[in-house]
Amino acid sequence: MKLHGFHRSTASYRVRIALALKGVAHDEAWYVLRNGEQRAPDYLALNPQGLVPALELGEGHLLTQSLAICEYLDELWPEPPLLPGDAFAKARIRALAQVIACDIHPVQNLKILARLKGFGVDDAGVERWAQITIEEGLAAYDTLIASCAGRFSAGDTVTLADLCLVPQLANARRFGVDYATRLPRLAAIEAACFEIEAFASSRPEVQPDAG
Ligand SMILES: N[C@@H](CCC(=O)N[C@@H](CS)C(=O)NCC(=O)O)C(=O)O
Repeated sequence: MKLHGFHRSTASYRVRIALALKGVAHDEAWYVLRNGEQRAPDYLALNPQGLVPALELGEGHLLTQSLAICEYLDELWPEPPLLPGDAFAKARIRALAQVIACDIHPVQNLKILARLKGFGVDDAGVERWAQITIEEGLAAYDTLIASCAGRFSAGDTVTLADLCLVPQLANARRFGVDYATRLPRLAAIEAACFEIEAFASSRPEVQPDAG
């Protein structure tokens, strides 16, 4: 298997954590997003969306979309389960993951911020756009987990929701969003995740391409 990603890509970070949690050996290739390497013809031939991550499986099979990749890994390597519990528990975990992966991250993604700049929004405006998106989204996430959070987002075991939350908190820090003061429950979950080696070793700053 080969993971195509970038150290600061939060979607790649989700997959790194899943691979590490499940102990799946793999190679990696990195693309410097701010240089547009994800839109080079060779990579577009793999993923026409020009986005990372993508996971090459061999025999011509390739998967895109971090949540689909995580669920694929979860089916092949069921321990530890990323979607534990009954149908309701699984759907709730998926919903939490999607709050981040569908409704926060895409709105503050690099190409959207670049497009805003192209429409004449200045740097401060673009940064504020990202901050508001993250602040509102994380506040909603925090309220949503009020009834199910334990040590982690949904109870006392790591789930797919945490694989999305921890990378999104890294982006929150990058954009200067003070979630630790406003949303201490999320900071506590992040701290609990970092006690797990798979999360600690997947942090952007310790990846080989972090330079
Ligand atoms: N929904 C996709 C999102 C992938 C995505 O947006 N990746 C970002 C990095 S986190 C990217 O490649 N951005 C490049 C760009 O915006 O040009 C997933 O979950 O895999």
